Amino acid sequence: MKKKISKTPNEESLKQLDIEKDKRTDDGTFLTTNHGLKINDNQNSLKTGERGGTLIEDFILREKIHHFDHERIPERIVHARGSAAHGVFELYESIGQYTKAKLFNEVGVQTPVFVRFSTVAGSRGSTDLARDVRGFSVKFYTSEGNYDIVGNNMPIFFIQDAIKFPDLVHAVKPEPHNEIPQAASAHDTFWDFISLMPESMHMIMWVMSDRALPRSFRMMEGFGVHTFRLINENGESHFVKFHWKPLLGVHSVAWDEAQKISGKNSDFHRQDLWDAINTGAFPEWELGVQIIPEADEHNFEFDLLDPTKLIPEEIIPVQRIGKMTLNRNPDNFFAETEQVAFNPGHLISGVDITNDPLLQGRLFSYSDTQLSRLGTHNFQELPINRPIVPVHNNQRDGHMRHTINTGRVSYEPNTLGGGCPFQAKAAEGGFTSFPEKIESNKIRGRSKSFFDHFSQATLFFNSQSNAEKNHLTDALCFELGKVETIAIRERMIKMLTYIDKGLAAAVAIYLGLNIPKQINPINGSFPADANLEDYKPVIIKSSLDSSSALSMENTVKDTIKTRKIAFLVAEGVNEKSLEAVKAILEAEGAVVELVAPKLGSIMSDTDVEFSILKSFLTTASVLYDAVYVPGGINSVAALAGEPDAVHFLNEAFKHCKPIAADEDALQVIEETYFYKKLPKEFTEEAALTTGIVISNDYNTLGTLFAKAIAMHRFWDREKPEKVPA
Ligand code: HDE
Repeated sequence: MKKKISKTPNEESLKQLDIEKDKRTDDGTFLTTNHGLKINDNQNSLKTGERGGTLIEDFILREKIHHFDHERIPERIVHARGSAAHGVFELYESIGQYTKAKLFNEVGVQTPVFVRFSTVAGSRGSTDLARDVRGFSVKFYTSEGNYDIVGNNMPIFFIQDAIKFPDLVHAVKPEPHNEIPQAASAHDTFWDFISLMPESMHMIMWVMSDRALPRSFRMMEGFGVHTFRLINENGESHFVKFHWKPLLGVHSVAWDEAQKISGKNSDFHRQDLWDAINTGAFPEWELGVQIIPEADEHNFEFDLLDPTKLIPEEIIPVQRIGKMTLNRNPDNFFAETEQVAFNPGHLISGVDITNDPLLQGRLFSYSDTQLSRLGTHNFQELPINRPIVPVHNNQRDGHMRHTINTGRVSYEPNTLGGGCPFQAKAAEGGFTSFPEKIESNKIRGRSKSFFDHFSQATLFFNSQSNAEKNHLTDALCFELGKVETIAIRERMIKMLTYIDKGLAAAVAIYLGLNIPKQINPINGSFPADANLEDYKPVIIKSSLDSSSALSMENTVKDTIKTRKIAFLVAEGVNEKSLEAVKAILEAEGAVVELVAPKLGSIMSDTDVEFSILKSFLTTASVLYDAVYVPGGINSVAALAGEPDAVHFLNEAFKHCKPIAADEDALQVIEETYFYKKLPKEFTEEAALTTGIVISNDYNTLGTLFAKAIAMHRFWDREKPEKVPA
């Protein structure tokens, strides 16, 4: 008797288990091979009988597995971990007197953009919350071709010359013998290199500050870093620095929190960006420019071409000229976020480069890296990289060519193709490089105007609030505390002494080291046969004592839009207390989530059912901006006896977050560490200085709580004593 061959054992098993697979619809899409053949069986490979070997002739199996084998492309050598979104840029104010670029002339026109945020050191699968610089790359699809601002969330960089970049990256990446540590700078090779590179000190101040621990990509600034040029219709040049200013302000998380988030949700920033766009809370940044006339090139205390220096906003104000809104998540991570190829050399007419030696090195690096990452220079033809304007040139063929060029002419000049494509005159939008006058010898060297490495490091440190200074000091203690080689720690203390003696002393005491009396820093890298006299450091003091734009303390603190608030609840929660406060917070754009001892649903004191999507097991305080405990006799009693609820509150307190409770919920607060620290009276002033709001008047409570959330964190809690959690 002929045995019936079971074609799809999985489907049969599912049937036996009474589990129904999606029903087939008549208009369903058929599965095909890549050459378009409809596939009849996607469950079984072709075999020599039911229990026989697989036949190599199974071209369907081979195609599927071969494609799978090559699904990964090399990750970016730096900025491997990224998240991106689509959006638009709209100009408010023309700067046509400085640049002929239509992007910066046509007020009200919406230019499509694609923006990718990234960490620098970690691999593609590493955590979002590493202490690191964040990449901030913007591709404008303009009517004159693609324009990329490939920047960071910090306005300066570690090094002055591109030739040091591979050294810097090798030093910070996991150490080559054991591939440890992942996405972290707290190890010997990084600090070995840094302690020998005084030019990195300003950047080190930024990377050790809270700027390296953003609360969200949506709450960080972006900077073009280098000085660029704007060129107008008359061919005149002005220097320019680009800034992105987030409308939600610049906010960070605490270091202890960052480390815990990495365990609880290593996709924290990616998820945050995705969710905000998905729910219509579109992230927004204003584009700012600092414009400097050509004639003022040498009127600064530093060199405009030195990428380790910023132009303080007090000296050249930032003019906000337009807004970028991210309003659409990518459809496919690989095709868009992974395959997008940025390049600071993607310029448009009206914008040009300067001789910043770091920028100069970047100009050839980016197209080169795309070749090894994307495999071919035809990467420009991938949908995410294609300009929205037509491309006409005589470049032909190569791997993965998509364009089908027609005709016999692929050279210029020609007559057989009617002379096409033509060169464009400057007046027709043709790109012309700024004819900068250059008279010099060919040398390997650096201008003396690049030799001041400390003045802006000190300016940055002096501009920080006390809490920010404490965080920066703690970060240095942590990072250098992880360094095993004592001589490296000692060299770093020496460097810090040049920035701020108090800072150096605090870190030295923590590390158990002496504070050096005499300091003689070397001036970074120099040629082997150099006369060291020529490399003497220039020790100057910034004429500004501090710059308020450098402190996050002075950022926007008037909105709670998209802040996530946890409501701790259990059976019998007071419905009124929950609903009233929730309504106030949601009206201002916050997102409220109920967190309970278990999932499913709970009944309120008035028998209203609330579904519970988060529990103490599946979420954590570090994933929220603030916590509220509503009343309700049974709910409060359950939470007071629930160690996870008490831990949730203690941890939120430790991370200096606003906490609110209905007066009837005080029984839960009594169980916390901070109960003994509550203000004697619950006044508005007490609420807004401590960040703890307790009241039975839901309106007052909700309003004050919202104000406290807008203030983001109450860092004063951290000192003078540490908070357990
Ligand atoms: Fe990059 N950088 N970089 N960089 N960089 C790359 O290009 C490089 C520098 C920045 O989201 C790579 O496509 C050199 C400064 C961002 O896809 C690579 C030098 C700044 C991104 C490269 C620098 C940046 C990159 C790796 C010193 C801030 C991510 C993959 C001369 C202004 C772009 C890639 C994205 C990526 C080289 C210095 C920002 C290898 C040689 C300074 C935001 O080409």
